[in-house]
Amino acid sequence: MADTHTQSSGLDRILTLEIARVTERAAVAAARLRGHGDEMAADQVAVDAMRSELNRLPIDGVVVIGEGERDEAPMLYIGEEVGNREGAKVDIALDPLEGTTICAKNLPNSLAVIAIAEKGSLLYAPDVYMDKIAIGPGYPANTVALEASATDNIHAVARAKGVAVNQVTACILDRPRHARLIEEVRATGAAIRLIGDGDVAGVIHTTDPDETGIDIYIGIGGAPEGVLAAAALRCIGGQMQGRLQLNTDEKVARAAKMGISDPNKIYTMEEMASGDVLFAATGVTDGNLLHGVRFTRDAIITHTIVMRSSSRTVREIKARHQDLSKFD
Ligand code: VTB
Ligand code: MG
Ligand code: MG
Repeated sequence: MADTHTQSSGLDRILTLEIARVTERAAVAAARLRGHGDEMAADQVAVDAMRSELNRLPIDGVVVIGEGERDEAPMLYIGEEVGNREGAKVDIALDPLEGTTICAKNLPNSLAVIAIAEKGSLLYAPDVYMDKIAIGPGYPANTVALEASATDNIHAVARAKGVAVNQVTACILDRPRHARLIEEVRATGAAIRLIGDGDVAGVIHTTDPDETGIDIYIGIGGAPEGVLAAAALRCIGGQMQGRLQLNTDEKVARAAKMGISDPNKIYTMEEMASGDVLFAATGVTDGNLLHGVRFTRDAIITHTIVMRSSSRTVREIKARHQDLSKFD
């Protein structure tokens, strides 16, 4: 039975520490294949590892953002029931290897990520694109908006931060679809950090600009990654908006089946992840906020960030695993 303190504030807080094991294990599995050039293999081992650890958690969980539909993803598919089924009913968003290509090339910022939330409190987003904008904590409400131009958003960030525009850095996925956006941001004088993949990390990086050098995330990435990023930002603080890119009838219909009636809706961070949310990410490759997994002669070292929205606690866990059998 949960005590009154934990009951009054949502999820059982012991889970905040428990979920670290889930991402640690996925990250270690993927890290063994860093730089091997085989994205599928790295992804598969991360999925397997995450699933087996997840099934030990004292939860009665359902994957709502996962690896795909049951017929296309044998494990951790949307709708899959996970956990030991003895705990609270929760919804789960996960990406066992966010940035498969990054891992395959051993470039920065691939992560194993998971969010656990009270039932019904995550946006059930289909696997389509999402237009996103995010900034970290400390800005006045509504500093940025998806409906405003990139130019206006960059200027608003500079103004609120009290710096010149050329001291602002925007993180953008390096994709042909962003050619015009990139041109526009460059014209403002702001700097751009182009990333090959990994926009969950890109959004999280806005929360610590002194460390990461990134002030704002803008552009179109995966919708599942958008919900995961919103969950993280809710725990740390910050602002985010997202709009699903439902540009075909098929996508509109698919979204409708998941309960989305307005295809043009702009979701706030709170609408993508409400209620009490736990989030964990373990670095697979070295990154701006998290170290990648280290294999030493007698231990495996992992670096994880775990957080909880109701208390806004952000913990970093650097773990030295000496019983290596659990990673076999
Ligand atoms: C982004 C990126 C992810 O998907 O969300 C991207 O951050 C969007 O899709 O790491 P495209 O690659 O088609 O642009 C990933 O690359 C993979 O999940
Ligand atoms: Mg994945
Ligand atoms: Mg991904």
